[in-house]
Amino acid sequence: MTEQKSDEPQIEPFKGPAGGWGSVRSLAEILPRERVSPEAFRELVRQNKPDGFQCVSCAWPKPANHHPAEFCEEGAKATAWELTTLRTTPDFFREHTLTELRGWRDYDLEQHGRLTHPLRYDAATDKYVAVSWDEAFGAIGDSLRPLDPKSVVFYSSGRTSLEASYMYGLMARLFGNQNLPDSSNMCHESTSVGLKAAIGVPVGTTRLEDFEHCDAIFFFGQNVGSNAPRMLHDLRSCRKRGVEIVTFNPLRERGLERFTDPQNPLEMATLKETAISTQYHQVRAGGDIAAMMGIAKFLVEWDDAALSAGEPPVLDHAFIEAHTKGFADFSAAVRAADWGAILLECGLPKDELEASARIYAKAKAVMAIYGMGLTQHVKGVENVRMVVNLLLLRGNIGKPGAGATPVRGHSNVQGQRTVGITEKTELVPVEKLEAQYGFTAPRKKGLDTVESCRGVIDGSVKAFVALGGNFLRAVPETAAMEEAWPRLDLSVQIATKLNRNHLFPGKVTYLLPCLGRIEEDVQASGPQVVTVEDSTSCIHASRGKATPASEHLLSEPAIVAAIANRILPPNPKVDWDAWVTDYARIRDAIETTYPEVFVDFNKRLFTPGGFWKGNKATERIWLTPSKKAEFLVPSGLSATGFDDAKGRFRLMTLRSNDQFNTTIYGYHDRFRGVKGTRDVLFMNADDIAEAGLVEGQIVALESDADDGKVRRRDGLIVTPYSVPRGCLGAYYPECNVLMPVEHHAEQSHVPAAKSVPVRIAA
Ligand SMILES: Nc1nc2c(c(=O)[nH]1)N[C@H]1C(S)=C(S)[C@@H](COP(=O)(O)OP(=O)(O)OC[C@H]3O[C@@H](n4cnc5c(=O)[nH]c(N)nc54)[C@H](O)[C@@H]3O)O[C@H]1N2
Ligand SMILES: Nc1nc2c(c(=O)[nH]1)N[C@H]1C(S)=C(S)[C@@H](COP(=O)(O)OP(=O)(O)OC[C@H]3O[C@@H](n4cnc5c(=O)[nH]c(N)nc54)[C@H](O)[C@@H]3O)O[C@H]1N2
Ligand SMILES: [Mo]
Repeated sequence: MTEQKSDEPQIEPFKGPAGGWGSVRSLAEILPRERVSPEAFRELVRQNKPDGFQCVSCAWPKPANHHPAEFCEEGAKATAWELTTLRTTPDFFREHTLTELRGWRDYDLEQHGRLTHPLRYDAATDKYVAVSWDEAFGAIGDSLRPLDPKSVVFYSSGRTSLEASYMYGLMARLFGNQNLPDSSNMCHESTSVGLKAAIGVPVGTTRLEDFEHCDAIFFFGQNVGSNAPRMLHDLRSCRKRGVEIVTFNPLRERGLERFTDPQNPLEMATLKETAISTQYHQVRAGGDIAAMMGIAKFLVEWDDAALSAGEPPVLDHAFIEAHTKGFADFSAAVRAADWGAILLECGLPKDELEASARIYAKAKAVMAIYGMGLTQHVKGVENVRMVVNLLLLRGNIGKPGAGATPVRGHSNVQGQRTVGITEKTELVPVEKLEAQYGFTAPRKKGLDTVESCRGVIDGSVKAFVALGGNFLRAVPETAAMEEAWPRLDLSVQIATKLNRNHLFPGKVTYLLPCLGRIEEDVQASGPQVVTVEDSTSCIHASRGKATPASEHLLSEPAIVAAIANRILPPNPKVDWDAWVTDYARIRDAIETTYPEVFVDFNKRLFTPGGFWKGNKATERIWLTPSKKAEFLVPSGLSATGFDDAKGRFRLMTLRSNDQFNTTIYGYHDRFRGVKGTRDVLFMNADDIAEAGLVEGQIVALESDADDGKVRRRDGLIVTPYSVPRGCLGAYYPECNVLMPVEHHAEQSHVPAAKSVPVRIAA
């Protein structure tokens, strides 16, 4: 598979800070290109404010005491992307067949603008044609009703509101399945599984105020400058207080090095920068378990020495004794771990690990912040468990300034799980739902993302409904998935913009355009608000005010209700239409199902900074079977799940500064110095030399998964880069074609996108 290139690629090191004038210039390029309406500028001022709308980009919390402009470069791009004046109308589809459109780049598909009409795929002409909503819902109902519920998948992407998500999950269960994969299955599911097992809650334990109390931050595998830029303000404040920031990342990411605040006129005028990381460790991809074992080994050794010298201990023995289980086994494993093996696997010198262990040992309150660099590995859950092990050693959970901070991706991905978007029965209050809606809920575990992919490929999945997202592009095994998709009896995509998934029709195919969160959503009772939950478990209202992209758009709750009405028998206990007339009624229903979290939901939703749903681990109440926080002995030192072999590399699939997941805003990855192309292979200069390659040479990658399948990505530009030997970097989603479906995290099934075994081919 070859990806088309943009013109005149240019790759040279970027010398500026994160933020700063570069971010202003980047917006100055993008806003005109999206041809945003004057409304968009008004909306930017409302972004992330208590009575405004919640950004559709990342899930980083929105503070109660907000800035005058509480948005970042990426958030502004996301707003512009949604409020573009460009439109993809039925005329567009009259002019282009899907066969033709499959030759377009992801960028060009979405850049054409917002979808305006409900569409049906017409196989005879290979085109989408406009239809009425009624026809669309009628046909979708007719296709779904006869199917075995087990063969139908209801995917959702993490942007969808709590209200629409709750309805969607309920619809699936009333229909008879829990096939509710969501983007979280490709993202922080390793967190949800790992933290739940270790500390009894599936989510992070810190909040924004913890940045004011921590004295060290350990930062693993999250690219803050591109993917959660508003956090840079919190990190900068920490640096000003002298907080140590110790970073583990194979790449030197600019946002983790230096930052100039674009909202601070003095900093902008004087080009003042704040150095972010005080230590930067370029760990090998998949080497974090080893690195953390090394740190733990120093701590245990120093603790032993302190105890025998009668000095104060290094570990928090009182906490370990009172609150944890498994310390004896873990410390024994740490003592037994071999330094040679640790250093080989993490690729870091011993003195770097020692330096970071010193910081950890000295700090009274440590936050551990992490992202996809930990979760997207075969041992992704163990990565998360190792973070907890480290925190537990010095009681760094359940006190101010300390705890685990997974950085969630989509703006409501965490919230979807809170209101029932999950394939796992144990995560939903089944009996409550049954009492509330008078039915017998399915108990059989549903399909997650990986299982849904298997089902599409083997034909056991017959129908796929997607509430947002770009499933086919986001998942592994692109070629086999694209080949299998047309065998589906039904494909329904609810979306704001055209994407590659929409170009692969099933036997019956509908593309349904919906309102975005920034747009005004008027129902019978008047303008509506929706709600989302951020990365720190705070729940916020979001009120859209922009004029909808087209008069034909329906809201997500309205679309879900219409489908539910067509596929479910009448049920006096669920009045879908009444819910749609006034979303406060959906929130009442949510409160009935989840009374602890959502007590007084409709009263609290405008709380500045959001209302917090609470977290028992922060009170040191451990909802684990043992009622303790649990140490885990990792099964090995490598997170990759495969052995090293000659010529085999660990490929990390990465996001650029100019994309939101599969949405490509442009071809400029400013921080990494790449312009005009995404066909880049970041590679260590010594590896380039050893492989007999030269800078700028075009190569292919082939998967090296020992499963006999050929997976290939052509046309990559060899680019020397500061990355550990044996590791490669290239962009997602263009490299997903190299990822086997079965290469996923154990337990959580998150595709292992940060260590894909590959070889370089001519
Ligand atoms: N602008 C923008 N914002 C976004 C997104 C976006 O695409 N664009 N996506 C959203 C979503 S859904 C998500 S999940 C988040 C994703 O945000 P991140 O969690 O930052 O995910 P990635 O960009 O995939 O990058 C992961 C980082 O991990 C590093 N890494 C790779 N392998 C390893 C490893 O083995 N160990 C360590 N320690 N580090 C490693 C990479 O170098 C990179 O810096 O961002 C959200 N926010
Ligand atoms: N190789 C590799 N693969 C990865 C990753 C990786 O790091 N490497 N990351 C994974 C991660 S963390 C994630 S979260 C997934 C992302 O997977 P998804 O969430 O499925 O993908 P997105 O690219 O976020 O979806 C973009 C599409 O959503 C639609 N959309 C946007 N706004 C709205 C809205 O308001 N309503 C509706 N209904 N639709 C809307 C638009 O049509 C747009 O084209 O990808 C995963 N895949
Ligand atoms: Mo994500």
